[in-house]
Amino acid sequence: PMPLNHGNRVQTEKTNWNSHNTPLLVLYGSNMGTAEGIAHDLAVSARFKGFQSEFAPLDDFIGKLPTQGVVLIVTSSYNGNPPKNARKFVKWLKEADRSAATGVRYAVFGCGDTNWASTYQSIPTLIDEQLAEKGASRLVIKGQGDASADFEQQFEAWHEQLWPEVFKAMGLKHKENTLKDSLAIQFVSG
Ligand code: FMN
Repeated sequence: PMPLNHGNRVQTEKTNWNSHNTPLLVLYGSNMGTAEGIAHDLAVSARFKGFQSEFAPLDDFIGKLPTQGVVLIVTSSYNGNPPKNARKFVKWLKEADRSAATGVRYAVFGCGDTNWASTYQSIPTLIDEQLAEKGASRLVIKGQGDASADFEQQFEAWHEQLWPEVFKAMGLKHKENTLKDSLAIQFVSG
């Protein structure tokens, strides 16, 4: 609905009773835009649910995953390797020490294609497992979309599970913003 550019932050007016302004960061790894598009949509949905959301490529958050709020990760794989804007992040995560992700609350959605059978979902799986291994808390089981199946339905199924878990983890009540609340959203550059 509204443009959301890299580095933009959203601020909601204090009169918006439903705005809790919990930080929510959506990180993506994407070559052709599928994962980036989903990440963008998640960041927009988060705003409508009262979060202060941002979205950025995984490589922008090497060694600095936030422990405040929630981190959502959407990524694809290419022949078992990370997309271009996630390569450095994946290298860092693999080599990071055991407590590198302590305090991070996260959920992963993978964009894949079963045509690449032996490396299907390899990068989302690796990130999901490595984060848990390095001290992060998984909020919901990894979602996975298969471009050779009903990708959209698979995303929707995961998306429906996601928000209740995110709200629970943050100690928030899950309530949709009304249209009036939504219109109170303002964009500010961050
Ligand atoms: N999907 C997988 O699950 N595992 C793979 O190893 C894999 N390798 C791919 C290699 C090539 C050359 C292409 C074109 C696709 C591959 N895929 C693989 C499918 C893509 O990851 C999938 O289409 C994804 O939605 C693309 O996301 P993106 O547009 O964000 O880059």
